[in-house]
Amino acid sequence: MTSKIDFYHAPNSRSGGTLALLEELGVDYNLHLINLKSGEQRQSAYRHINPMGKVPAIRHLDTLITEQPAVFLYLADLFAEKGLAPALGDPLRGPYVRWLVYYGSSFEPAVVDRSSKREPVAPSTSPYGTWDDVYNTVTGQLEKGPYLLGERFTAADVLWGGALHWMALFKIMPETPAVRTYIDRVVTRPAIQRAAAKDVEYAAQQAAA
Ligand SMILES: N[C@@H](CCC(=O)N[C@@H](CS)C(=O)NCC(=O)O)C(=O)O
Repeated sequence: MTSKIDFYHAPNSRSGGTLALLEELGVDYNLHLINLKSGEQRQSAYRHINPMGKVPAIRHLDTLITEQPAVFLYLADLFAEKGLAPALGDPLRGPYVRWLVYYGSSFEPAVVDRSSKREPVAPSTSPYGTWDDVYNTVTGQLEKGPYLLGERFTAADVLWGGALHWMALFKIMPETPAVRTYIDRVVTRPAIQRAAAKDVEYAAQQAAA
């Protein structure tokens, strides 16, 4: 039996994606709510868990896993029987890892640079090249649909669907019809809806504390 993971989560934050993934996986875990508004993430108790003072973080078998793509890869492989991660040797494994890692190493930095109106560095020294390349690469892939890897829904869609949903809401990522259709397809899944309802409850709990 897999030993239970500890999940460090803050409502209405990036860790909502991990909350959604855990709901999709349908597994049991120990939840630790972190109050970002009160600055709990910067206090020594939490720094002791994650020196970066960020969520999401998970602990499993006495080790720490942070960074959304790493957390997603880890959890989907840990619960491989749930079918959200193409296995090693499956031709979809490469694209699966690629899209998860691309999210953290190229897409998010590009979105943050663009929405903060940072002066772009030369494409040859930027970790992602240009915004247009990043944007066209993702939207081009989503045109093919229905999911990032085609017909197969994976943990990568939980990360991307949820993130694009927030980015569209805050209008920091221009929407195309294919992006909208993809977001709707992912966020209307029953597990993702359940995770969203839990997050509302967690936010209310923190507000009332
Ligand atoms: N690179 C990290 C980013 C995590 C991150 O920035 N989390 C935000 C939540 S939206 C956070 O913890 N912010 C709290 C703070 O920095 O004070 C990842 O992908 O997991």
